[in-house]
Amino acid sequence: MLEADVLSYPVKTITTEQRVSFFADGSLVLEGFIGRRWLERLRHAASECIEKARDLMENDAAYVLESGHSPERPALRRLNNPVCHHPDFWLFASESPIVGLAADLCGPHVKFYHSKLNFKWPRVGQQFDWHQDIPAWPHTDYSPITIGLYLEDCGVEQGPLMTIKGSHRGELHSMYDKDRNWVLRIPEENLEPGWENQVVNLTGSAGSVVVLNCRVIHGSHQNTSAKMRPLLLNVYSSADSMPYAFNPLANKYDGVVVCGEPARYASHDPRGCELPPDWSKGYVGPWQHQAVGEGKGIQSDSHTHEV
Ligand SMILES: O=C(O)CCC(=O)C(=O)O
Repeated sequence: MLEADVLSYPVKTITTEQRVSFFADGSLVLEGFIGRRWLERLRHAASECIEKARDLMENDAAYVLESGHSPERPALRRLNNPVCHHPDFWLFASESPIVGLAADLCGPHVKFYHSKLNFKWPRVGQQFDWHQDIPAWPHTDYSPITIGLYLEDCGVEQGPLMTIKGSHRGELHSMYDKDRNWVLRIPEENLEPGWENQVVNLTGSAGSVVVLNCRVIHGSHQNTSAKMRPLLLNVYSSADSMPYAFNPLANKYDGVVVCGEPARYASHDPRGCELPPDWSKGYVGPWQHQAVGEGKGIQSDSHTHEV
């Protein structure tokens, strides 16, 4: 669904001003949006998933391990599709107040796409370079949004999400380097002049929700603190927004309509999007290429980008 059509429906979960500010800025923070009970359940689910990863020696389809991981001191970068690894993650994605939030921002008919639980382990949780998400999973329009939930307090030291305000209105950048490696990175010299003045730190206390437009340029710094930064990310779109490339984080809930009705016609935005690599042949984390890339803005051994 296109923005003008979304705006023709009344909001139910957030205020009109909050929705207007999301469409103007490309992001929104809702402080304390998720209550204690959900938070406790999700923290518990996250701890169980960490426990299951304890004996892993290398990454597998579900887990991306952090450097230094060991059975004695497990350390994770990411759990792919937590919705498939604990029932509470799917319950949260499909039945919690974030569904109403998604409907206020995508229109009344909402589809689930995929999810991630990005950990930033104390002191080692890595930086994410500037990037846009939608080139990794193009859709027929730009309705997809990512809704993030901080499971713990997240100040600037924990490496919160950061956006470049208003950048979703600008161009889509290529996520390939000059050798056509998929790096999911925008070199800083390619950003709009004055971008430094538009950087917003999306900090929030535990239970706060951050929403990203799928075109907004975003990234995050390393976690320099002694506290963990677990961030649960769920991606949704309008039901009539059709993905036209393979889902890099394919999962059994992809396409499930969590609110409203399935679409009969697709919504089309005329602005095109460069195609990603063919993820049906397997998803290869771009950090493998970043080490040989231009290395702008981040140390080459600290690249952790996925989508
Ligand atoms: O976890 C983070 O800090 C950044 C996550 C992100 O940008 C992404 O997964 O696209």
